[in-house]
This record gives sequence, structure tokens and C-alpha cells, in this order.
Amino acid sequence: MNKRHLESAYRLAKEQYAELGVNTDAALKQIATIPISLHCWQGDDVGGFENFGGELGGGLAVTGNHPGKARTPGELRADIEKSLSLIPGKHRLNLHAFYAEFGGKKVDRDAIAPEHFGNWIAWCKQHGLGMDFNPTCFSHPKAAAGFTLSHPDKDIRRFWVEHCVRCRAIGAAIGKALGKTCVTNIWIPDGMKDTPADRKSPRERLAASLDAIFAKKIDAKLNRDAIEGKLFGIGSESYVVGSHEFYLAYAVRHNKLVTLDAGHYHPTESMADKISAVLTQLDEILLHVSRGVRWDSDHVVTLTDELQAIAQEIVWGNYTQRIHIGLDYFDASINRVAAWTIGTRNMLKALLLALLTPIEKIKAAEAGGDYTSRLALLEEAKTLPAVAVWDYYCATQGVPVGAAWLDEVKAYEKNVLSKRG
Ligand code: RNT
Ligand code: ZN
Repeated sequence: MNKRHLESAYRLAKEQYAELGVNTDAALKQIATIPISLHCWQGDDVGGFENFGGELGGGLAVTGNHPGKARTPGELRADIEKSLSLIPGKHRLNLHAFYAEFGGKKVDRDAIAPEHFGNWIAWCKQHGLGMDFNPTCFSHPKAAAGFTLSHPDKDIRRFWVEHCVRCRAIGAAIGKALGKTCVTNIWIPDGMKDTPADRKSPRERLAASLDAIFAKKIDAKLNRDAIEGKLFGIGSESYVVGSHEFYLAYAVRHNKLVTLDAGHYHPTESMADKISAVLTQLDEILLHVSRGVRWDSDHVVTLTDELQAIAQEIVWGNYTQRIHIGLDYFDASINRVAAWTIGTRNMLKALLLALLTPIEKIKAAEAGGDYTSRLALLEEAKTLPAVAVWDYYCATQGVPVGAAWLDEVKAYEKNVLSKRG
């Protein structure tokens, strides 16, 4: 679309929104301040670069064999750069511990240190990205039994506690180096395929492990701790030690962030509805925006009603300073750079749609008991000319407008990805 058309479409949309009391310029100003944390693991099918010959475990499954997955940290960074060049705004990188770079040495998870992430930190600095971090408590021989921080064996528990302790220190080093707070999120796969006889002991062990991990106080400017629950996983269908209630209770008592992953609840349960509930008691939360499809909790984020409900809660609740938005999905059946780009652009589109809703009018109708107007205005808002605002935003941020980003991904696939063995 040419520049003149873009601008006149924006001008018309701006007038239409203004009539409803929505300021599109203010919406664009605000959207530019909301970072999305891009999960590195979409780029290599949650493989990591340890080369211990380990298989992906912990009930995580990536299906598909689209060619061109990143084989090295350098390739992964290049792919993320490509995707970031197609996404408007300034964002963050979400890195898992098993993407460390050891320079050929073998370093186990209980020995990782900030220096093993020097290249990632330097790269984030160079691109003005913030960074988030995650212990990797899966894809490892000591996680093969399906238990980590709640394992009955105290040496195995100690190993994973040490890993998490080091990850918090790495998080703090990241926060310090970048001058932007790092959120370090703990998720563990611990659970049982079939009905357990003892639900209590693993949970008590997990609570004790968390106490040990968090024993050392870390400056909240540098690193914040988040803990992520789940309803069930592959191989943990009947029992998950770190359930939603477990972590919610722990987070409230110990002042931690709880991580809400959109794919971790019953299919008809809305993660969006939990946000305002938990934020009455917690200062901040981390979101893993994902899309559940039947048994899988990790499809590429699309512009669904649920995604819009999540964005509405963030924006309409004025929570942008208290909610850290991260993505969490992995699809190996399509171009991985496209997967990041589609999911992130959709998250941003959903936020923009929420910003462009005449919410003051709608809230006033609700407060006055006029639920007819509330429903009518919410429905009318869905087809206001938001795309003109989105296209204008992309153009002013110097990224492709509309589906033009796809041509760039196709060219990248032809020139770069398809050449990978
Ligand atoms: C798993 C959790 C977790 C992982 C990543 C790779 O169910 O959602 O966040 O997806 O740590
Ligand atoms: Zn998650």
C-alpha cells in the first residue's frame, strides 16, 4: 500500500475513533511501550545447544519437520533478528538455560554461570532488547524419571535446586548488564501418568526446594522470580506436582510472580479471567501467551477471542506495568521465523484492538446498569477500522505493512534457511 493511502486511511480512522472518544495517536504511543518477550525455543523446536545427546522430555512435544531450524546460537540469533525486523516496537528475548554457550566444554546444569550467556547478553544489548530467563528442568538424564525439584532422591533434588539458584544469579547478571529487570521463570515437568497414592509428599518436597532456591535475596531491580503451574502434561495426565493452586498459594505467601500460561487450564477455562483475580493479591504476574488445541498447549498464537480477552484485561485493567507478556509455543510444521512473527504480531494486534475500544463509554453503560448498550458497543467495536491504525503503526515503525512481511520470510527461507542441512 502506498504511503498516501496509508495516511489517509489512518486519518479517516482517527476521526471515526475520535467520535467515540478514542484517541488513536495515544493508542499508538502506548502500544510502542509494551514489550513482548519472544521465546527463543520456537526457533529450534525446544532443542537447546548442549549437545549431550538428550531428547526433549518433560512431556513437551514438538511436531513437524519444516526444514531450516536453527542449529547453532548464531543461526538462532540471526533468525530472531529476522523476525524482529518484521514486528513493530521494541521487545525482549526469553532464553532457556540450555541455550548456553560453553565454547566446546561440557558444563552440566548445576555449574552454569553468567559467562556462558555472554554472547546472548551482548546481542540483546546491541539490539536494545530486554531479556528474560528460565531454568531448564527437562531434557536431561536427571529429569528422565519425570521428577526434578520434587524428586524423592535428595541428591537429584539438590542438583536441580543448584541449577535454579544459578539461574537466578544469571537472571540478576542479565538485569545488571542490560539495565532492564529480568524475569526468571521456573517451570518443572514433575507429575504422574496415573493416579498417585501420595499427592502430598512431592508437593512438600517442591515447596522445600523452592524455599532453598529463593533463600538468597536478589535485588528486584535486577531479577524477579516467577513460578509456572500446569493442569496436565503428556505423561503427567493424572497429577502435576506444581499445579496452579500450588504455585498461586506459594506466590502469595512468598511474594513471587505467578506465571499464567494460556494453554495450562481446562479447555473452557479462561486464563484472561484469572488476571484481575490474582492481581488483587500479587504485585506482578508473567503471562505465557499460547494457544491450546485439544491435548496440545502450545500452538502458534492466533487472533482468537481468548487472545483478545487477555489483551483486554491487560489494557482495560491498566495493568501494563504489572504484567510481563511472554509467548510460549512451538510449531515445527511451518517456517519458524513466520511462527514468531505471526504470534507476536497477533499479540500486538490484540493489544491495539483493546486500546482502540471505546472502553470508557462501555464501562459507563455497565455502571449505569445499561447492559444492552454494553453488549451493543462491544460488538460494534469489533469492526471499527483498527487495521488502518495497525498498518499505519507498522509503517511508522519501519516494518512491513499487511502480509508484506511474508515475502521477506519467503526470501529468507530461500536464501538462508533452505541451505541448512
Ligand atoms: C511447559 C511450560 C513451559 C515450557 C517452556 C519451554 O508446559 O509451558 O513454559 O513451555 O519452558
Ligand atoms: Zn509456559
